[in-house]
Amino acid sequence: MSAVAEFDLVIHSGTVATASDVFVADIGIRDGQIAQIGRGLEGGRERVDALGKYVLPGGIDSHVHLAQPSGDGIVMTDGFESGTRSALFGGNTCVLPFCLQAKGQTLREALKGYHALAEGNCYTDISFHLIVSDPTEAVLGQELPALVADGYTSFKVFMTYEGLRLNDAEILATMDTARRTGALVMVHCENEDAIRYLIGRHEAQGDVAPRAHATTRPIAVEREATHRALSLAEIVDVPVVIVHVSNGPAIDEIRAARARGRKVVGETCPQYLMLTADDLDGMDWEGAKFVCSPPPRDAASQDACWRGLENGTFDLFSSDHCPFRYDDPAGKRNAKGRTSFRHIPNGIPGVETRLPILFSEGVMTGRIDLRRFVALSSTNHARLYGLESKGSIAVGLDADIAIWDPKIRRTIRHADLHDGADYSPYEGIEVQGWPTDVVLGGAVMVRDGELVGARGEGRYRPRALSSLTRLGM
Ligand code: DUC
Ligand code: ZN
Ligand code: ZN
Repeated sequence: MSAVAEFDLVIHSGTVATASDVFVADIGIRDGQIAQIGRGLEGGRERVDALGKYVLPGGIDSHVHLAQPSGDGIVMTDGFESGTRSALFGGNTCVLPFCLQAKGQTLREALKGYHALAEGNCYTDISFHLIVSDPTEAVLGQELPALVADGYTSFKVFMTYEGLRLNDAEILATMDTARRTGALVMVHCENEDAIRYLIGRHEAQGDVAPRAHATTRPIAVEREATHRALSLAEIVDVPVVIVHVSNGPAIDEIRAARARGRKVVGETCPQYLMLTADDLDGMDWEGAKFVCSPPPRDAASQDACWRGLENGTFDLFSSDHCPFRYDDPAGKRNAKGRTSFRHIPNGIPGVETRLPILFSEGVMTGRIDLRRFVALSSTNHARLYGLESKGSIAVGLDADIAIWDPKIRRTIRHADLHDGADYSPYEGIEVQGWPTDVVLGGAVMVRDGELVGARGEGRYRPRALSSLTRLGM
């Protein structure tokens, strides 16, 4: 074979970064995989010049919501097409949405629906976490173990939301299934009874504006539930992921559990670095744009989350992309939502802005280095959620690569983004650094900021067990 024909694609002269190393190299790609890393790689049917740019593993966003049923006339605005397109433009090559089990539904039935929506529509690879809302004996004893064996190796449980929350006994039983199968449990930590009590008190006083969303879900609500989730995981003796952590006291609970020798993964998200509860004070109900759970907090909480990213308390930085339109009767400004914060759908868009925000506010300010950026944006997601062929740049791995130009300065404007919402919670924020080219499985999907790849190029990926639950890996 001649050298010229050896590669399908060569990425030239970029500064390559992994979670452990930064070096200048060419990357030769063949049959969707990284075939060679070296200097002076010639030829290739296609070339991308990356001189002066960073060549990073494609981002993996392990916490997004797409096409999720959201109750009474409310529509989640991104399905698989717009959600993965937006993710792609933000430097991601894989996202992990949730498959929500409705009460009374089997997990297989729920999965069938999500797969049907995703098939042929994705611009990035995808894989599913399961949300267990109905942990019957059949689900825990038979269905979940079979699904774990089939590659659905993680599931989320909620401690809040009527119809979704599990009580402590149910959480223990679900965690026990994780222990037996090697699956990884993710927990949404907020105390539902405390929230309900506080909502009652606020509504009795006529305090129904969006700001009350934050005051009815104070830090103590999250801290108590975090402590309880960690205790339940300790009782069962199972690793656990605490998702979307928003504040210092909850972080302290994670650190204390780790000091006791527990395997705990912490995740935080851009909203807890960039927003505060004051953002919920907007005029004419505009604060609804920032309603998510847990709510954005205060400057001290932002600092605590940054420290957690810097010092390794957090392994995961995810978007928790959960998009609803603002000016829409099926979104944030639905008729009931305008009567009380309680009816404003929970969640904000952010899959495309996650990595530019972390790059700009983290790497460009010197808070974290490029290796930690790669770990937080890709590698740790791959290892913790069993995506064995992803998350790094090494021979034999999937050629999922994002090329970043650290010189680009941009002001975030929703008009420039690619999701289905009608606003960005980060509108007007200036960032430095943006992905210009994105390669998925060796196919150039975005070139110089333009979409050149096809819908359907992204595929569903079953997953292995987490590195946390596998022995010796
Ligand atoms: N939890 C999430 O993980 N996402 C959006 C809403 C929520 O409560
Ligand atoms: Zn949650
Ligand atoms: Zn979420």
